Amino acid sequence: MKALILNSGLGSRMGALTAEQPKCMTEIAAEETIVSRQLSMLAERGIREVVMTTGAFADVLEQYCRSLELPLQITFVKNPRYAETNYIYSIYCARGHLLHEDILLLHGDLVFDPTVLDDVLAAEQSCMTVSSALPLPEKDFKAVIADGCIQKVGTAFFDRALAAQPLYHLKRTEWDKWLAGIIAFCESGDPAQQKCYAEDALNAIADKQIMPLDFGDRLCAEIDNADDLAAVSERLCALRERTVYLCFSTDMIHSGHIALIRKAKRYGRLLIGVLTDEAVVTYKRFPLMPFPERKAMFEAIAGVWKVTAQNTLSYRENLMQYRPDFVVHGDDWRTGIQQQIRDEVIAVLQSYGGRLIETPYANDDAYRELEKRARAEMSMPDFRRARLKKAIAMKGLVTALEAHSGLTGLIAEKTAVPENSGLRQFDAMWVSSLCDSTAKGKPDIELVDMTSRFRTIDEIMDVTTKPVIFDGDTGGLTEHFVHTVRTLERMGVSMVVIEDKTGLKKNSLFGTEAAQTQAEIPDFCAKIRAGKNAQKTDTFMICARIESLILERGMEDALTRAFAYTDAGADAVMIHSRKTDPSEILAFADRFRARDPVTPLVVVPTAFNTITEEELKAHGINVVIYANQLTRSSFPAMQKAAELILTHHRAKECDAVCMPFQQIIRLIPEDT
Ligand code: SPV
Ligand code: MG
Repeated sequence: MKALILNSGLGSRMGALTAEQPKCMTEIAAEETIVSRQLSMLAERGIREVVMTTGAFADVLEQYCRSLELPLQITFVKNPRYAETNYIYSIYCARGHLLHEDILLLHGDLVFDPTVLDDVLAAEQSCMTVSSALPLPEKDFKAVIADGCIQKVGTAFFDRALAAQPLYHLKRTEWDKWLAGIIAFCESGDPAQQKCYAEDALNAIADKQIMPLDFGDRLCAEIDNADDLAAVSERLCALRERTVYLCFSTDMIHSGHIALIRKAKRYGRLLIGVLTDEAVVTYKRFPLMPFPERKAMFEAIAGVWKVTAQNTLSYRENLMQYRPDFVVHGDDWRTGIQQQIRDEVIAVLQSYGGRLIETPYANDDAYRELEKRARAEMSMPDFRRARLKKAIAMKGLVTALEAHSGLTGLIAEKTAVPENSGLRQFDAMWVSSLCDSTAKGKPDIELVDMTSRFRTIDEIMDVTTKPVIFDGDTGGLTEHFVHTVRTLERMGVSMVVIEDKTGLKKNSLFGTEAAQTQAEIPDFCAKIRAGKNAQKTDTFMICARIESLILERGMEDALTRAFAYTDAGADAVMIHSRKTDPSEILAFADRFRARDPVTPLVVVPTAFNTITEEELKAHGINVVIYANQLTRSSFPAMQKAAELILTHHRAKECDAVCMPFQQIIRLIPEDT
């Protein structure tokens, strides 16, 4: 599209202001003239070619436009008869540059709100700006509208007319018709037809399709005299005071963000809402940079007026507090998980007269590459290990799902359900001794050795990024445990849980049905101490698991052990129970918290499965482990499939309980 700006007029009503320069060079704000504002707005919107007609002071204007150094190719066409003709003749002079193009036509003395220009450029049909909010002007342009189309434009029409401004978007077919009319007028030999409005030629076209584009009460005005200038300058001051709100969750700024920020700045002062870490994790991956660093990053961007925290995915709180005039967002949120948030933003903006501006979303290759690098970074041992502590501190309560293979790891990593306009997902993975052993067809008695358990961790870590909590059984001999700690820490495991049993360990869910020996407190404390001394970083955690309730040794024993273990350096305490009633777990939590408000408490609600995470959190629990549900749900499904094949002597009946093979081959993307 080419822009055609008409600047041949004398502007004599401006008095001294046009004595030495054309009207369009009149200053309307500090370091801004009518023409500099128009040209930079066009350049910002990607228009590259401009045809500008000139008349008096053509050289001054040409030199000035070039001095602006905008990325525009401007063709200046001087109307040699500017004093005795009108702009119809200027367009005629420029006709060679204007054939067969979509044209944005504007008079050189027009000043408008950037959103008006956006609407005009976005119009899918030819249009002219009109206002249904302004009174009909006595002398200026009015457009007669019938059947939704503009029929005539001129100063003398009042019937069925709206105030109109000479800012047009003309699609090629409409423009070709109008230009042909202009040429016919100018070549008619009648001097009156070279002196009239170009719109007279437009009015003569019977089959034109030009829609009215209503700018309402937004700024779109010509400056004809000193009063106009004062009024427009005042409105521009008010425009500059407008606030534009943008929300960011990102920890890496890429060209798409810069483009969005640049675009947003056109509409007013930039207020950026940075999503808090808590809000980011409910929506996408764990942030690489914590909130204060992300906030500082946006504060350092030139032209940003203010940066504030956005505590939730919902914009409501900040919109109500700051009442920005605009919210700018990529158009990617029209569908999917963010759609609800968008609907709410529109409703809140409407409630006080704000406006949403959407721009095409730039999910380009460079961005995908950055995201890939971020995910790779998150899977690195140091980052992954540190994430569990951070998540506990950030969320108060984290959840972990059992994983015993790459596939179950992927389920723990990627499963998400929509909730409150966000996504709910697991925070971590539990590498269970029970499920790791079961997957290998072995009993859960520390028979699967550490080397094999490490292989399981490795398989899981290979395809995931979330933190890993490792079920370390009894931890083995203290002399062995110190090596286990070092290996786990180096691998990027966040926490090892060791239980206070000794001798042949059996799964706790057997309770007292299996003979089990609880470790002596001093021995177990020594093991904890040795492990803590062995670790190299401060992000690795050793969790002491108390079996007193499982072994029916009583609450006092459980509490005595808990405090002894934390005194020995345990970073967390797991209290276990096989009762379906959670009251003993809650009683323990309440009494533990009365003395120790900080050490994280971990539970495995396999038996007491009716209690919700919210209730557990209310009693000071910090980590909830869903320890075996993937194994327990997949085993009957697999057994059923095997039985169906045996029963029917073929696989057809079994297909009903199977994932389609078209899906299984695509289940794991090549780039996990
Ligand atoms: C495991 O998952 O292996 C556990 C938890 O240790 S439980 O099975 O409940 O003992
Ligand atoms: Mg276990």
